[in-house]
Amino acid sequence: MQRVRQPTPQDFDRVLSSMCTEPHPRAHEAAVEFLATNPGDPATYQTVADLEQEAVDTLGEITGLDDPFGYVTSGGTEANIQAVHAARNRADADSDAPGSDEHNIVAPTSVHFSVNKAAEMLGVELRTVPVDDDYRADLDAVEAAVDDDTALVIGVAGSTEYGRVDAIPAMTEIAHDASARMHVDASWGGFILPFTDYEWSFADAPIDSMAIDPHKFGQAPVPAGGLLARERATVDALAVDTPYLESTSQATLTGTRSGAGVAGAVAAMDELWPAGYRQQYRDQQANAEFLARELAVRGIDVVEPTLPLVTASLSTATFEALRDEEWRIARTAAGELRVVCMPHVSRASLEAFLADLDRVRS
Ligand code: 0PR
Repeated sequence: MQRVRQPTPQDFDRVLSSMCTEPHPRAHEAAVEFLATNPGDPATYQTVADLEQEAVDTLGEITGLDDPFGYVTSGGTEANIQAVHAARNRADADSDAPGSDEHNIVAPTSVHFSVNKAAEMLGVELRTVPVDDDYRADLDAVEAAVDDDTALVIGVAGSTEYGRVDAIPAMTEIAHDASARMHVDASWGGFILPFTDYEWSFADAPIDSMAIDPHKFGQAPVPAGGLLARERATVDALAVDTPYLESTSQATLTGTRSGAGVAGAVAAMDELWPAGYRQQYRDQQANAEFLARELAVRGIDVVEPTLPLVTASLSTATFEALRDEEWRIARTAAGELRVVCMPHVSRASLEAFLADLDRVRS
């Protein structure tokens, strides 16, 4: 009998660039059990539909929302697209002449590229505004960019490149003063920000929606993102009729979805919220500060890691030499080294990385 080669996934040992991580073992098990279920058809697959409600409720608890609406998305991209989608539809419904308005959304240049995808697909204008010296949305620029046609302002709570948190309460005020809605992208930061002093959540400001991904710091297997909304109307604004299914409407972007993501997210949050996530935040923040210090003593310019993400200036030659040593590292748009201290990143692996750095530089 011919043997089929079964590839094994690469391990995470040298992965310093990723916002994904090894799932918690219990989450892994739960995901495997639910591989064949489809929360896209909740009336048929009721167990996973109930689990999805549990996931949304726990995400609400993490983000300071007592009565959350939303669903488990395929990731931060879908959550951001649907936030823009809902805001556009709601702005349209609010207007005097539905269907005839041009809508815009306002976000800092630090926003994830999923928002560009959203704007393009949904036919809204994306107005990007600059960030300040600390890589946070420039509030004067946000204020200047919003107008009567602004459907949504987006703030980032844990930015992809520098791990920065925008001034969410101030941005929310600007948005609401302009009769726009406010979305926070906490896809990466959402599971660690509860243990910081940042103001980022539904409890800190009257924000309307949020993206928060269990498959990043939540230690759930892919695919598990989260879209949360304060009002039912936000999710209703996404719903289409599905007359031939057992359930008669659907608010998700995808149709068939993976029950694995939902079950994995619930299991991970059951295991880790809040104590496990708190410990993880502390460990990885300490790792980021360690790496930043060690790079600085080597004369390398480092951006202060205010969350567990380190960026530093490194020559292309050094960067490439480290890639040749199998380190999976990435760069910011400005060309800096970017290391994301996710739960799989150990102090020992950072020490090995520094040893290789010293060797390739000498
Ligand atoms: N919002 C923020 C703030 C993000 O950082 C990301 C992804 C998203 C939204 C989109 O999330 P999904 O990718 O789940 O749809 N940020 C990572 C990035 O673009 C995604 C990633 C993850 C890339 C793992 C590489 C990787 O190995 O860098």
